[in-house]
Amino acid sequence: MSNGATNHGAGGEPHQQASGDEQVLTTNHGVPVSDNQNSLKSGRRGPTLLEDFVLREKIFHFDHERIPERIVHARGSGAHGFFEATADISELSKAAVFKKGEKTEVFVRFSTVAGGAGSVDTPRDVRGFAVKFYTTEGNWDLVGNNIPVFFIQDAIKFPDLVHAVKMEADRAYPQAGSAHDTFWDWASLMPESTHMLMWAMSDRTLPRSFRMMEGFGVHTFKLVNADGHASFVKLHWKPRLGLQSTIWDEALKLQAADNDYQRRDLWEAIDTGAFPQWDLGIQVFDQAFAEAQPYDVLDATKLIPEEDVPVRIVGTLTLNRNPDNFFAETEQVAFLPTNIVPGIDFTNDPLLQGRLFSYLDTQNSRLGTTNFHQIPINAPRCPFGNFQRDGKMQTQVPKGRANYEPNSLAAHGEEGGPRESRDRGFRTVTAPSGSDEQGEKLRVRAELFADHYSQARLFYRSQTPAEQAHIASSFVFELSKVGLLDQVPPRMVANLRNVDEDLARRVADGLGIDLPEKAPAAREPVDLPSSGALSIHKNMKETLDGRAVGILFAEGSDASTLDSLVAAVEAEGGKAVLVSPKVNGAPLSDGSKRKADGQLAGTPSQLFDAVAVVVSEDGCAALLKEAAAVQFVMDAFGHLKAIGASAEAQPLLDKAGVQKDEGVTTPDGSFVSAAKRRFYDREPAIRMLA
Ligand code: HDE
Repeated sequence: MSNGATNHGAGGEPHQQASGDEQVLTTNHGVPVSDNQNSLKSGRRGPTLLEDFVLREKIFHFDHERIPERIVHARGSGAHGFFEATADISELSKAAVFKKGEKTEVFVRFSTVAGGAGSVDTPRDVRGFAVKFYTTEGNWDLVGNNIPVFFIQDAIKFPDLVHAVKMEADRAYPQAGSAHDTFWDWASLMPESTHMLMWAMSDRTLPRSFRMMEGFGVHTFKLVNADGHASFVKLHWKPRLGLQSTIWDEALKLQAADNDYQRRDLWEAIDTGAFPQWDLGIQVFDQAFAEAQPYDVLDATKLIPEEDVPVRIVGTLTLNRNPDNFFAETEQVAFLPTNIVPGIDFTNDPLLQGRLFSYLDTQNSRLGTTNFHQIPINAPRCPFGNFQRDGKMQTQVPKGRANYEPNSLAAHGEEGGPRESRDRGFRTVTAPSGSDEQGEKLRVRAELFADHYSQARLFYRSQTPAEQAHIASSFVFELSKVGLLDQVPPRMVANLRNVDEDLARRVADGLGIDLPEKAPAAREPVDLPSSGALSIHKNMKETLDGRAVGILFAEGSDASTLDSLVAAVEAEGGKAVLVSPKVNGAPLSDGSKRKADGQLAGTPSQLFDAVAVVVSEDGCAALLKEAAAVQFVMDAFGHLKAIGASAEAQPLLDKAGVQKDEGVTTPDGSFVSAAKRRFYDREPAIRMLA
């Protein structure tokens, strides 16, 4: 504050004043504020006065701080970064973003779909993976998911899908989960959703971290080269850290341990310089290939197996800066599938076509103005201008009279404004070879869209046995939560019989119902060769990079074992997190003291990829009386993690029911290598999977 006046708080105590050269607190209209603690009253104990514009402006603004949350993908986490094109694909696309060596600024937002903005990070749910590229030729938004297919084939079904999956209309629960009546009622009546359901019931919807999941553009798009030649393309993001998912029990417990598990993981990784990276891959094909497939490439419930069209890497995405302000950036960012640039184009995928309308429309209701593109996070980084004018929250101040076109103002020495460019401007490609079929106006779907099961079967049969067991168990779990609608679980199992008889039997068994009649298929499914790319387990990386190791210690723990373990974990790129009953740590064997990073009761083992227990005999005896310590070890074992324990810790392991296997080691080098993986083979012995 520049004046030296004394302010008095409620208790009459003087508040600390800012020194003379600090910025003065003002109203939104620039008037310096003398007292930010007390409203203006008539007399010491009298009513507050309406003329108190400082109070009214502050409360007025606060009252309007929230904006409508996104109807889907409300909970999200964002980050800044850049995309670097690493391959020359000028024969395919003229887009500036793909020019080899070009670095393009990006903003990325990851999200869950069904939950509200304040919901948790780890429900079983699809994750959004939306990337805004601020290219030199305008913004390109690749608004994708972490699953390459979708629930529906036509945009007209989207409101039904979303209504069914979100909390039920009368009771407003459950939040952020599909395990309830209305979702499965709808899904069991929509055979086209079956392929996506297979993915949704797999561990793909339980990613360990945003940094360890793939991203997909889902739809078929077009790449267009300088000669106007178009190719079809599917877009993939491949995480440098490999794929890693949690398991269901772990995800449930993560919700309790940390609502913000994935948001925190992303923030901390970037904050500590462990910048997440993905490679962008393309699958390119032509009309002849499209016509030869047993599915329609315009159908968003189908993927193109990587074995048929290999993924070619064309660039790398690096996230290297956290947002400065969550609301201004992550909340206000507006992704639009209509944001494409010269060199990229849409196809007639009827789901994509519907999205082209939806996103522009939703931004107007969410951000309240057609000028949302002027908000810094949405504004192109390249020059932009046209003759669109005015509207709510207009921040640009165009000069002169040129707000129409054509005009000849320049001939008179006035500013005439921008003009269209035939050569630089975006041009929609004419159909590459008859794919954009036109004809009568019909409310129909193309014939091959009717095959709802072949790729669902492909997905299921491409999984490892452990992954198949997780899928079957997820169906059982979710359908067991269908409370009132008895007809739904058998109807779903009837659909699953078209996918795989064994899967259907396992789900029926798990639910304790008779195997229902097979549902009639609109088109008989066919067997396709299996695809390793669809499995998480076949695409994991044995690494500590990006992984966290929890090390439980207590009073009397051996100092050198503890220190060398921390060093070994860190040497492999892992994060070592010390956990102890007291956050201030405990004196070790040599009398020295280590501070803990987390207090045991608030730092359960589900937060880690592997755990070690380094304790003395006495320390272990004390921990035996602490349920959180027993749970720490029991959950690590149940979540199929490596456990490195000193001999003195054996009583704790015994109490936690840990059985010796290759994942249970001493807390040394053997643990560090075990910590790079999970022990899925352990599961059948400890969990009743379907
Ligand atoms: Fe979205 N979707 N969507 N969606 N979607 C939205 O747009 C919509 C679909 C996706 O981080 C909304 O700005 C329709 C597929 C992501 O801000 C809304 C249809 C895919 C995000 C909308 C789909 C997505 C959204 C809500 C069927 C994967 C979050 C707020 C035709 C390829 C973006 C908003 C962010 C958000 C509509 C289907 C991905 C309402 C009508 C398929 C990642 O406009």
